[in-house]
Amino acid sequence: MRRVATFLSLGALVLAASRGDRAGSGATGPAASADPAVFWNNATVYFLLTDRFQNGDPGNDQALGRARDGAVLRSFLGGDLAGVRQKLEEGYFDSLGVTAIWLTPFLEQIHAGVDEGTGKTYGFHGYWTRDWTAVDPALGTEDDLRALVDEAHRRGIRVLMDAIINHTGPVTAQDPQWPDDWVRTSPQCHYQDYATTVHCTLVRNLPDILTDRNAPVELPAALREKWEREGRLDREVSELDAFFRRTGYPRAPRYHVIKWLTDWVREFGFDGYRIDTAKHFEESVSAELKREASLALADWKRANPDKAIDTLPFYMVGEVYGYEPSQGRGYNFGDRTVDFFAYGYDGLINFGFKRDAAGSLDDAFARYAATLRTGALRGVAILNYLSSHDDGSPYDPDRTDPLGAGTRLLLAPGGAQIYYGDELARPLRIAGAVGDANLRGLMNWDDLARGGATALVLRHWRRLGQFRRAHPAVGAGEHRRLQATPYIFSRTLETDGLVDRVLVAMDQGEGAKTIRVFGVFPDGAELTDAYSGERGTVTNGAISLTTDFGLVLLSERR
Ligand SMILES: [Ca+2]
Ligand SMILES: [Ca+2]
Repeated sequence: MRRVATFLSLGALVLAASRGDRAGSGATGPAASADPAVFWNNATVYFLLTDRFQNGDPGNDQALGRARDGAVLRSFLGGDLAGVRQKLEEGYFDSLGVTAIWLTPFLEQIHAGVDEGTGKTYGFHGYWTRDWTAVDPALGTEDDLRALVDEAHRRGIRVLMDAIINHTGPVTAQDPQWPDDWVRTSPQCHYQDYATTVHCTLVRNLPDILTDRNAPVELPAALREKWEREGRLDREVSELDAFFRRTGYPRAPRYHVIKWLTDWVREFGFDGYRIDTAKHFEESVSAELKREASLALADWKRANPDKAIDTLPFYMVGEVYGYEPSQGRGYNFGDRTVDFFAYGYDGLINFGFKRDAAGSLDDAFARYAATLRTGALRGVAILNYLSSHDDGSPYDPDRTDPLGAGTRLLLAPGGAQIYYGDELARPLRIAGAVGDANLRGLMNWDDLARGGATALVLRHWRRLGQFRRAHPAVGAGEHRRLQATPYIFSRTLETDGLVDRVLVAMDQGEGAKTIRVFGVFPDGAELTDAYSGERGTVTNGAISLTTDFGLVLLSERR
């Protein structure tokens, strides 16, 4: 029940800004906007793999008798929900300017391990659901989950649930296949067109839920028996009855899953979903899921007015693999183009960012800002990333320039997804690991504890993250290049009576420097450099500062 650092919460920032107080580390700003697209395009989303982040409770490490007999980095390794809460309480996410945490799925996973060709693997990643109504005991309990979400909300940090409706977990000797009227087990997808992307199994032995069927189905016997053993069969069945009575939906597979997924929103107050494998089931199903999830969050907010951060509606960001903003609103399956934003998605993950970030920075910044503000993506959001849990070609896989990476990601228009450890240059190549296991190492807290270079990397990401959180113009403002070399640009956001202006100067020399402000700020304006904490006054169209850094993040002192 600690309330430390509540001054960093969004609600408090709005108050602080209206009172003219300073907030953050030398940065001042108007903070949150009530416009969802502005909020999510300026969001900093911290994506973490719960099993690999922090072990807060060694007591659950051996849950379900799962052994650590998987291939390298392919067993459950102890991280849990209590560990995430621990880092919340330490203020780790506040210090990075994080506005939302995206957790890998926490639902009960298949119990055994399987080999997909990369060695024996357990469901430590969370994408192999066995029971949509239970927390995996290796990650903790419902109480752990509630404590995590509540602690995040107390700090003004939203929590996104990673939602899967496309498939069950793989079948093993311990994990029976769902009945044939629930799933298909063939053909395997070969991604040539819509049908071979949607009505098929993503990989071998990953049963695909029959999301296109409306015929009523019975609960799988294995699930009934499990719930019976757990003493909650009657409750689960009567809840399902009530759901189908209320909605009038047929008792088809997808509506069961929609009921189960939205229960977590209604009971715990998740602020949004990150939708897994969004292009592998019918887009109309996404719209149905969004509708029920929005009702669920509204119910939770009504029941928990003291816990709700604000009135921002339920948010849904999709993993449409291969989507990038240059495609506009249409994703092309080959034989069909789908506008996912018309089916409940407020945002899509940007799979082109890592490439764009390696090219001309101003080209990418200008193009993104224009698309989001006045172009095809006006009113919706994108989520940029440099590395992720399953992108085998991350930006800078050897972590040769973790400072430059942070600058590119956190100053880009659009939402920023920090993948756990981006901010600590966590290694993405690990001896003995095969395939995506390389991307899923244990969080390198040890490197941080040793200080040195890792601590300096984190310091850089923290300064940028706090600047971003304090200034919605960074992610959602109009972009103007003011000077090519050394690079100077401004971002300006004017909306709902909110005016936010920032000016960023890169590649400056260390020590004394004079930076032209190109009329972004008038003579006499008092500016703060959020990177160094130094202050100065605009004189003859320029500001003189002495700082130890090449990066300058200017905004007006209020
Ligand atoms: Ca643990
Ligand atoms: Ca499918």
